[in-house]
Amino acid sequence: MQGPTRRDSLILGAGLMLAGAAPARVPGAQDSLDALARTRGMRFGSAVAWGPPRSDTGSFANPNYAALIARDCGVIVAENEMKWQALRPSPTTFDFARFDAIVAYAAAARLAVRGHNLIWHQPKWMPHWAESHDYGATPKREAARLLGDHIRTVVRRYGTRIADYDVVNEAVNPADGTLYETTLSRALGGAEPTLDLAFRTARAEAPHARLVYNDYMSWEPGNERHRAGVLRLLHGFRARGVPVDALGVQSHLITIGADARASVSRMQGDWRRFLDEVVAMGFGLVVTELDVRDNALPADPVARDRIVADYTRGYLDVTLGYQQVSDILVWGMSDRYSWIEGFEPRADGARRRPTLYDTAFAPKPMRAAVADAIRAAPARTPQRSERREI
Ligand code: 9MR
Repeated sequence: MQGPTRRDSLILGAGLMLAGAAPARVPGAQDSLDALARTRGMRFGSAVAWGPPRSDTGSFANPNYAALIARDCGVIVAENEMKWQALRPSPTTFDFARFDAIVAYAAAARLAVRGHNLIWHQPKWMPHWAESHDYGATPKREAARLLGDHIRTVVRRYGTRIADYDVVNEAVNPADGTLYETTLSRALGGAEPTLDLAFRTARAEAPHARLVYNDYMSWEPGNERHRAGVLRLLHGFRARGVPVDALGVQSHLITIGADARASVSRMQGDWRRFLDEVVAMGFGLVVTELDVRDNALPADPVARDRIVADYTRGYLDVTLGYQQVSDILVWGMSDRYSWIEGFEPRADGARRRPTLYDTAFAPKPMRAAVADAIRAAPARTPQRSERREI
């Protein structure tokens, strides 16, 4: 393992400078989504991405974006910078530079940080070296060492600065609901013991933290096997006594037609049945990555924004009705930096409009819909707010 390098310190410094340049956060501002969420016993937050200072490639380097974070968020999560692909250039080294910069920015702006993620258990999201790693003569022991060292090193570095971890991300194959296997899990004896070890290690190292299983099983038709697979996994965690506190409901929503109200009434029954079963097992809920893929909608931005807002409102009305939901995080605040544009552009070539603010950082109807849904949500008794305050 490597200690902090000079590059780490430089980037940490850059993060602090940026944070210094950001407008001061106004605690309790009426207009802040986080302030609003706190009146209901929840928090509001967003993903941010690292970018070189003064560039327009990563979100928080842009002061206009930082201003949105400062206004609306009480918690942030790194879009990519805590993943193995970012932290682990090789089996023997760590590179914390970019994630440290985000953590430093959060500290200066007085924001909590969610940790995303300690393992994204799919071959394509593990670093290349992990898929071809030589696990040697005692593969089980070597795999357990590799996974355990990774989690212990990351969690120890941030200590109580991070009180919320997506310990495991997307381990269920949506096509059939089975668990993915990786070279690591094959060496370790299977996916289940691998995921269990991840949670047990995280609990031992971070007894203060909420430990989350995070996935994108959604409410739209076509997610039935994915939801069933996640429920099986959660039942298994409970049966084996694995320390999992909450389900991260990513909430990458997809519109399925122009009539938002009809979509909501069509899907809410299945969604409630799913959430009912999750909370009956005693799990908490976190909305971890909300955004909307505006499929099957007219290109006209005014019409599109209206439908996206109504669809979001319908989804949140059902979901925030569960008192177990403690936080709502969006996967980016502005259309300018959304991953969706690159991942799945619209067939008609119109730019995607998946987030609360447009490319020029002006609020869209979706922001008002989120605010209204939070206002309409029942107040919840904070279960562990003392632990989560920074
Ligand atoms: O938004 C992220 C994108 O920039 C990355 O290229 C991608 C792969 O690391 O991950 C995206 O974030 C994903 C998140 O980590 C897990 N849930 C789905 C998100 C969107 O794909």
